[in-house]
Amino acid sequence: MVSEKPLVGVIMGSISDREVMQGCSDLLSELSIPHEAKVLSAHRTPDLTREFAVSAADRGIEVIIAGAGWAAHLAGAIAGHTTLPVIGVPIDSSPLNGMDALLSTVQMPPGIPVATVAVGSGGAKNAAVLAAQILALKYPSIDQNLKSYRRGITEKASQTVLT
Ligand code: RP5
Repeated sequence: MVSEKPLVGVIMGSISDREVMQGCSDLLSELSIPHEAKVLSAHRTPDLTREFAVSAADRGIEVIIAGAGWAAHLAGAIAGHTTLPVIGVPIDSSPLNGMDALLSTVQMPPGIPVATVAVGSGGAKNAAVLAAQILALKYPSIDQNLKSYRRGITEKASQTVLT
């Protein structure tokens, strides 16, 4: 049975990232995955970010999703404080359209990975799917929900016809 406590911690660098990260939260809800969402910043709230990361596993969190823009160190900073899997969402909030966040998030040094998804809202949704795929290894109900979600995608794509 899936825990009632949050299994996924969704964090974002600023409230301005909310619109993009909402897609992640919505998809986790659709897959019936308990999660929490909060704003934490590697640069603006470094102590709170560290506290979140070091306490996450003890609170029952099994996967962390971190979205941030600009010089996006949030996912990497979290990854340095925990051995939980960390998924990074580079957000396209800067004049560089997320290329800066992509490189900051994906280019982690050997030994401290961040599973980096696509830039922006598509990546935020894929972060939820990837978290579900990790949790599905342990929770049969999430595996079922994920397979049903995937069937929906396949059906929708196969019904697409060109006129
Ligand atoms: C990053 O800076 C945040 O993740 C956000 O994408 C960006 C801009 O933040 P605000 O200035 O809008 O708060 O840390």
